[in-house]
Amino acid sequence: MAAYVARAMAEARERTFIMVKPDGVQRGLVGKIIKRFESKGFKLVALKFTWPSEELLKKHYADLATKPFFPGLVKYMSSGPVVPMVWEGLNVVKTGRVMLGATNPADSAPGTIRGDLCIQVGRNIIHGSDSVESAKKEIGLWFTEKEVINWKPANEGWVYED
Ligand code: IDP
Ligand code: MG
Repeated sequence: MAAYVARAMAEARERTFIMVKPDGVQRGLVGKIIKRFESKGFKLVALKFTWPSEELLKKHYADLATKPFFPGLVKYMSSGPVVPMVWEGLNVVKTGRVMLGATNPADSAPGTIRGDLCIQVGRNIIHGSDSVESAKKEIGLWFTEKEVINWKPANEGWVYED
């Protein structure tokens, strides 16, 4: 393939914001969750361990501010440390959502992260961006530009067709 086509394809590889929520951290599921994305072939480009403020969470979930469960959601999400991450790859936003499973674990298919590892919607262990646009917004909220790393994994040629 011509180099310029390969470059254009590489650029089309988008980024998504994935976060292990406080219950996922407390239950010791961080490694298991990271492993799913790593094994799939997606590329980790940012990660931190942080106890988020209510202020940050209110911005993160601003779209849900009018929902009756919003105060409980902010309380739950600010109840302990979380692991925000940025993953990169071809169609990673959509595929990431498929890997997470439905919002309510009662409806999440077995084999998905939520389907396998949790039971209730208010303790669904993981967040994933729902569109490229919200991924951009969320990455900007949780990470500085310098914290998102451009790098080329050694196995890239074995994950993607050249
Ligand atoms: P998503 O996390 O799958 O994108 P959203 O509708 O964006 O789902 O909701 C954000 C988060 O709010 C959910 O992951 C869940 O933690 C919480 N949530 C959503 N609906 C309910 C509810 O009916 N009761 C309690 N918490 C909810
Ligand atoms: Mg959402």
